[in-house]
Amino acid sequence: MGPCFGDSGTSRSRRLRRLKSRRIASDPKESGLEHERTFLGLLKNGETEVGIPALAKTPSFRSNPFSERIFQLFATSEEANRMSLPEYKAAVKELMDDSSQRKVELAFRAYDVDGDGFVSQGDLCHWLRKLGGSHSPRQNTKQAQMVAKSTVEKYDEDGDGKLSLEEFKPLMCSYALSDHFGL
Ligand SMILES: [Ca+2]
Ligand SMILES: [Ca+2]
Repeated sequence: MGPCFGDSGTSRSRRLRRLKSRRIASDPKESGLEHERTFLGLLKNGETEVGIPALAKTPSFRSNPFSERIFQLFATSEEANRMSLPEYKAAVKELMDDSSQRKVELAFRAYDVDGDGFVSQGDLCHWLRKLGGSHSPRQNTKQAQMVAKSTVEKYDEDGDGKLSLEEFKPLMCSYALSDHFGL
């Protein structure tokens, strides 16, 4: 099994990270108001939007490799990679939502990098490479491709070569991918 899908070496650190994230999330100082303050702190004079990379690097979100992608899902700005305060608050609310159903749906949208409504081998590969980290880029790519292929094959119930939301759900459960959404 690949490095990103629940091997024992990384699951412990993932668990720790999740616990840490949970602690942060339940800290009242890190609740809605604090996020609003963080946003306003990054806002430059006369502007109404903040760059998504800067928001994703704030302490609450920098340990989540998906935060930048999730912020992008909520951004409607014409200027690429920027978002307004209401959009940021909506994204934070969704990230903090403890309902596992909502989390799986959010994860599905985040994994669907090209936004075609399916998680393909390419989409999975993108994230596996991003989350892999410990190998050389070439080794990472090769391993990610293999894991992506076998994962899609395993969960692709209707055999169309890609995962629908329904097919993606058991994948999320069995590999605890939701750990990455432990905010
Ligand atoms: Ca896709
Ligand atoms: Ca399918």
